[in-house]
Amino acid sequence: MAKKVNVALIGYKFMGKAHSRAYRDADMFFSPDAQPVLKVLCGRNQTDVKAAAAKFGWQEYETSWEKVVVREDIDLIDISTPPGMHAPIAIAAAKAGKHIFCEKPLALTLIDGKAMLDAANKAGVKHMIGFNYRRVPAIVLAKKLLEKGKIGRIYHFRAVYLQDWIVDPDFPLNWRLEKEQAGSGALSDLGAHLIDLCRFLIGEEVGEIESVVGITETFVKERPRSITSDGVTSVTKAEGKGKVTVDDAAIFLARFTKVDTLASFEATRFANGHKNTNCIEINGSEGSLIFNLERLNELQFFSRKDPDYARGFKTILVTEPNHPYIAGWWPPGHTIGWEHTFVHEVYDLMNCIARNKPAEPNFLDGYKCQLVLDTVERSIQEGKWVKVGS
Ligand code: SOE
Repeated sequence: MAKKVNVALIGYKFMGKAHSRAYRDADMFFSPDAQPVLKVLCGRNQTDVKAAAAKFGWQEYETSWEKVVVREDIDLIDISTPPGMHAPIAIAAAKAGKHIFCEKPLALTLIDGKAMLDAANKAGVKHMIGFNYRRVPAIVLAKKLLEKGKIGRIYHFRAVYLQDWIVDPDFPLNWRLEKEQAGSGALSDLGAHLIDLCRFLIGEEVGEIESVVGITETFVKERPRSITSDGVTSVTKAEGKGKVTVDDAAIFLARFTKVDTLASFEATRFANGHKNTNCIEINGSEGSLIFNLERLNELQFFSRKDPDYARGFKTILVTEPNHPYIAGWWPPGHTIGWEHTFVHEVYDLMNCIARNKPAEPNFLDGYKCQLVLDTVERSIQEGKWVKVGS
């Protein structure tokens, strides 16, 4: 019989909902070596967390994360709160000997991120960070094609993450627009995904990001203060005005430690018409790859190996049983969605716990991403290229 992993999930809004569903589906579709048990859901508002626990299928609810992290019967702490709470919860969980699954970005600051990494390593617990796009089948297929040399020597990595949910200047202030809770704006919320995808896809070949130069802008500097919004949606009431303390948009360029590859990154919440365009393009000596999250089941591949009369981008529908993760789902052509990436994360995490193997991406990956984010901010302050420290 599969080992059981008792989970306590902290946070029950956007990410909490995605993770809850993942814990339910992972076992049903993938049969990992350890079975997650939805033990306790934790949140500050008793009425809301109680209702969410019942709806999402958690056995219990709790309002104090401090109590939850030290419970004897809990094996894994899942941190799906805004980034401002990641460090205190993760450090307390590590001290209590719990495995940790933490949403991205790892922390508000580099110092907090390092403290989380050190605490988890010292405790010898498994730690994973929620860079869920590593677990899109088309992204894993892209990595395979890169590893097989199908793209050749990499010249360009081009990444954009475009959203438009705060273009309206009357969209109220919420935690994503406040530095103390979010760290930075589009840069760390969206840019972190791009940095991680870059490291995941081409890091082995071109090395780590060596230096960066960036620009950011906050187009709307003051907004109505929200009193009930939960993040990206459902704004119901606003009171007075508040200062936006994060960037609305960020652009940066990067160079790498091993290969002369040129990379550009753009993250914005002001790209009208783009809802969630997380798009990566890689150009190499042998071919190119394009992925766009809004067409999650597809990967575009151009190969110079094709005869010149038949060259062109081809679209691979990544739904065959031999494509990554797909065997667990449906027959070919029965596409999957954004929420499935979280199921894949839980599946892999459960196997790592059962097999006593390190999880990936983990807090070290989160920290390395944080290093780049931090360096982009320094480059903006100093108005020049800055080397990424260690
Ligand atoms: C909101 O901007 C957001 O939900 C991010 O926080 C997620 O990480 C990203 O996947 C989609 O956009």
